[in-house]
Amino acid sequence: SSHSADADDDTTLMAPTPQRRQNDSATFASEILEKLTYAIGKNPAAARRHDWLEATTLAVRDRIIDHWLESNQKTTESGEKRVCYLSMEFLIGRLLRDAISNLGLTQSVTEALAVYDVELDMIELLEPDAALGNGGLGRLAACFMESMASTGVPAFGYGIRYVHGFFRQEVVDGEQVELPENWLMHGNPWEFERRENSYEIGFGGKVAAIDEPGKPPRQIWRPGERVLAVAYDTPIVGWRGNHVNTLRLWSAQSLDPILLDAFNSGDHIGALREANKAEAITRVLYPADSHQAGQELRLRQEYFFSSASLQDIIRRHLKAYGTLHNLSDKVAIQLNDTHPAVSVAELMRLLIDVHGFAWDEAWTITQATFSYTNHTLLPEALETWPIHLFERLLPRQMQIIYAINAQTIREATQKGLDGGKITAISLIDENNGRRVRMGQLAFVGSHAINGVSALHTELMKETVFHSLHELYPSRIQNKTNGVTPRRWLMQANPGLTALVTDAIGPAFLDNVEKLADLDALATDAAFREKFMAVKLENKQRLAKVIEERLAISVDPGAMFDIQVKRIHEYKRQFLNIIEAIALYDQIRSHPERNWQPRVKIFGGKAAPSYAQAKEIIHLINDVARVVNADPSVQNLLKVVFIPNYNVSLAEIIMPAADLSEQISTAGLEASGTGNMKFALNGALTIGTLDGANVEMLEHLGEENIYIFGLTAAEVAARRREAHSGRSIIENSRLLREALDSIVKGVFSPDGQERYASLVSNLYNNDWWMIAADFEAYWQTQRKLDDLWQDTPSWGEKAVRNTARMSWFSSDRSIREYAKDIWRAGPGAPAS
Ligand code: B1H
Repeated sequence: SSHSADADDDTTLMAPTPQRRQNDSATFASEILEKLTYAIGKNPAAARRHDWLEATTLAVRDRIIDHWLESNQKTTESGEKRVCYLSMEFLIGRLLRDAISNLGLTQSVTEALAVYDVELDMIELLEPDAALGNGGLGRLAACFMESMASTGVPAFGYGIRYVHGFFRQEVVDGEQVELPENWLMHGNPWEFERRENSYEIGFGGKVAAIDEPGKPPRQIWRPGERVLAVAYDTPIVGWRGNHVNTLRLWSAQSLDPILLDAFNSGDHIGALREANKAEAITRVLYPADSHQAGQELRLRQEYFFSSASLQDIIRRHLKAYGTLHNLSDKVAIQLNDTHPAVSVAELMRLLIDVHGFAWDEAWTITQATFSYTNHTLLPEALETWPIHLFERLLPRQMQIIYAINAQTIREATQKGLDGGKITAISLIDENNGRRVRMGQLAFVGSHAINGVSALHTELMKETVFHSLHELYPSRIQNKTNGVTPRRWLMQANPGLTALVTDAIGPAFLDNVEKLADLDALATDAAFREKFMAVKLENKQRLAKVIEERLAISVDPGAMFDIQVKRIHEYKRQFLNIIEAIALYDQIRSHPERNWQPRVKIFGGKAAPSYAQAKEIIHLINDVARVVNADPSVQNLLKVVFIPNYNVSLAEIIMPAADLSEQISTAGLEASGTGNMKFALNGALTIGTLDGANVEMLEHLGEENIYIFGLTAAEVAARRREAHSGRSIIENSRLLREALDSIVKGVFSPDGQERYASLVSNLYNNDWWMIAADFEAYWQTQRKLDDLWQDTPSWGEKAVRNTARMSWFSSDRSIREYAKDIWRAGPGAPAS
């Protein structure tokens, strides 16, 4: 084979590194066969599709490794600053297509597999989604990892290797059922276990004061429990393979997997107890999006991966420089929300207790190293921990937090801040039974704090961090989220990518800003028709999925109106389904009107303990059952709930949308990123002035996005005035009749009381402004009906959406972080 011929080459004898792999299809074909034979132990006749997937993955992986070793060597030699992105979640999805596409191997691999009569498109689907995240926050971390590799920012992602990722959702009798997810079942060919990178993580125990003669007295933590954190590395390859970074996920293991003494004395179960307790730390992802979990195990997870990551960072730094004085010149640590915020206290502990630093220098290093991203202002999502729990689990870190607090309050007092403001700044919440506030800890321990959209960042300054912003007015800055155009345009929408390449050339593949050249084609009828033809193909692909999974047939010619995201009251799937009910009523009472055919598509998971969210899923499915079975609206309205929405489904859904629903109560969605994926793929948006929708409006122009409803300031004012929905409902026939039909059991004849409380909340309170925004939402939907009939106008706006969304690339976000916060990456000053 060509492989053995390479081995005779002189250069391989001279160079200590292996020969770089060739990328032609013949080489690939032989290497896939070699992997199948020698790594998997099968011949082609015996190989199942899974074996082909694994053999292909291993062959592709070899190419990544070449680039990976090179990237690491380059960064180490140049002494460039590294970014360490600490995140409890990385919602990656599948990696094979990402790798093949970023390395430019799609054609070679496809042809190579054809030799064995295997289709790449088929085996790709067998790769499980790595669902190590809940929703937007976790997916953002995954987009950022891809963009850091693509823009050449040397980085480590640090997180947790959950054995069970986000649960699998089934819908049974209209209701969500949660099933365990088992992504590691067939092993994980992307990861490399690095047992040599293991660290001890302590919990509990006591703090002892040590007073040695001639030395200042110091504190030393003697944990009562210890577990081992073992590293698993996954290479993350950027566009064109130029740079490869590492995602390092920690797995918990017991230091003493079977207590041999106990085992030998016959206590076989007891001997395993410690191992079980240790391994429990990384067993499962908490599924509560935008809601604090609050259990001890969660705090253990947070500390476990924070401490392991910091020990790893410190070890690497000491090996290179022999000192930690210059840590912040060489490392920037980004805290993805407060989940890793205990890192602030842990780095202080490591610097002071282990490496002998004085407090003040340790604090300077800590602040210069950390920065913190806030992702939500929802009070129920802001992390706080009861002092007694924190103290029991992390006694030394608790002492350090008290000391940081004392120092912060001293500074605030010197600056003349008064009592109420001191209370707001304090790291300890004294009102709810004394709790540690992780947001305040992350804020004071960081040199930069950012929000994830312009509106969200302004609201941060006005609300949760009002007083801290007054004390440190230059620390808060905005970094609007973005999404990677590789996954969310090029891979998810090959049809559109080919069309765009044809129309404006391939430059946009390397510089997404070039998409702007499409704007000129928005008024070109021939181009618009091709654009909408691609959209139709993508809708046919989704219609097929819906038919296969749900046995519902939908017309790809109808408007696909889609809301996919976590189910949450503030995201207002309830408003969307009420509008569907009102539309159903109106179509039936006025069949003569010029209704436009729509398919209302929903998808998303509810946190298992979130009762209202689960009721909303049930209602959507109840409405779907009734509407889809009613012959009087057959071609005009369908309602579909697609179970188990995940990254891979999103890749099919985003390109197939005509209309994107981004309808959160204004002021509550920090940014949103689904909004960006839809619009990039040519969907129009119906949305509120919330999160990044505000900036989408600026980039798209007001004629290309459909904005409705109360503003964030108006929502806040109504909440202060104890707004309720009653008079609004009484004055709106459409809304009242829709709600009446829900309450009367039109959609739930088997359970008439089912939705009583969901509806009465609108009358009595309307906290999420569903009644308040209903009329504006309805009217805007009818405008979209009118527009749908005007195919050229719809097409023009769709093209302009794709043309004008390039700013929302995560490459742009990453370049901003690199320049303004990390001072790392290409173009950064040498340190
Ligand atoms: C976002 C979360 C979140 N904000 C707690 N907050 C979690 C909070 O498991 N937990 O405890 C998990 C997730 N997630 C989302 O972040 C925002 O709601 C979106 O608006 C935003 O686009 C996304 C990325 O910034």
